[in-house]
Amino acid sequence: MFETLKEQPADKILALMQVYRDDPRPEKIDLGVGVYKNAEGVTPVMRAIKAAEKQLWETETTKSYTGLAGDPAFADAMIDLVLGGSVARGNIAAAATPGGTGAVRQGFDMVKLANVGARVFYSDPTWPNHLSILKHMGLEQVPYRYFDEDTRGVDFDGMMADLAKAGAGDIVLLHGCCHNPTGANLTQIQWQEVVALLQKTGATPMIDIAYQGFGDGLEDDAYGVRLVASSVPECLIAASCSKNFGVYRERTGLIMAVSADSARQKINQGTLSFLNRQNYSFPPDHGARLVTMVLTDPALRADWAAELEEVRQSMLGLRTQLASELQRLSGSDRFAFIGQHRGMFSRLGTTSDMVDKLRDEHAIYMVGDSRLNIAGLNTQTVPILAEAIIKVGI
Ligand code: PLP
Ligand code: TYF
Repeated sequence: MFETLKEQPADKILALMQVYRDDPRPEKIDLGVGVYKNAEGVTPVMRAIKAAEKQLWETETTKSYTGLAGDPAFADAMIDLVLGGSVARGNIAAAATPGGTGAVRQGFDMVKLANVGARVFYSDPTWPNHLSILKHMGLEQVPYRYFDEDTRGVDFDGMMADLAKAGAGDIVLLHGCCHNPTGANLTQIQWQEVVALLQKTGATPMIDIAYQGFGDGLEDDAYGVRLVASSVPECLIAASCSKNFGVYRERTGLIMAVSADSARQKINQGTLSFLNRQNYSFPPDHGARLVTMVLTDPALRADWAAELEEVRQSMLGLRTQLASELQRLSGSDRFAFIGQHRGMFSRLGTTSDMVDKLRDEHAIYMVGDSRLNIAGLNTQTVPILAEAIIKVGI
């Protein structure tokens, strides 16, 4: 029967990882996949996670099943981290998921169950997996303008004009912070305008937050998601712990459904548990348990927040260094946007030919849409990248 299957499109980001690995040039620089790397090029296990892991090994007495929605303590801790008391706990349904991708998938599944005809408005561009999952599920996708190719900032007028066309029964998919792949983000005032528009149109927001703490700090990065969740009657939030807790392979995430009252919350909670059961029964627990331990132990939490802040500052430092190096070499401000972008990524806004040239002639790897992972750099490689960017003529 499987002769009916056709080859599926590969994940371009993951395919690039393999090409990088196979490149024998010792000077090669990997700015592809969105994984944090320190100055030594290592993706470390965070100190607090390591400590929690040790403690867990010593104290864990069973690995029996949790609940279909995972351990409620994980949901409580993550809801507090992401929403920070902006919404009454009794109005939030939540389920642990395998990573942020699992949360996105379960969120879309809930949308499909509620309204199979929902249109999902997505930022153009967005994380490719959003579109891949939506296509696979047969949900209609509608792009909204987001990236201004000239300023490399947000095309806010275009975005608002396009989002005005979303109505009740539609989903507006937003990145909570640190937009992937562009690095261009909404200001707080712009979030307020988006919220006012959502209130007017009645479209339902779904926020994907995968980099809380990587942009302007844990609290500032949650501004948009908290404002939205406290201002509209319903929304979905998909949170990932992969980056900000460094637990990528543990597959740790949470889908939240915010509603206006506790009766609706009960149905939503049942729905999320039901959807987990249809797809994999119980969600993974190890990463979720570590995250819960870190968030609920004051000493571990303080150490985690301190290390996360070091990570954020190191990326900001690299941004500033790259922007000023490019200013020096180009004699212009046209790369200043790199210092203004936030999170792991910046989209250079150049052609795929230029991206190929950087790879072929300089062994510098970035995603074909000219997205570079800032964390793939260090203070020594920033000048090498800057020189290569100018040399190829970007
Ligand atoms: N959403 C966005 C925008 C992402 O960039 C990512 C990738 O890290 C995710 C969700 C989910 O990541 P994960 O499934 O590894 O938690
Ligand atoms: O965009 C990125 O690079 C990260 C990591 O299928 C990632 O979000 C990339 C591809 C993928 C899952 C995660």
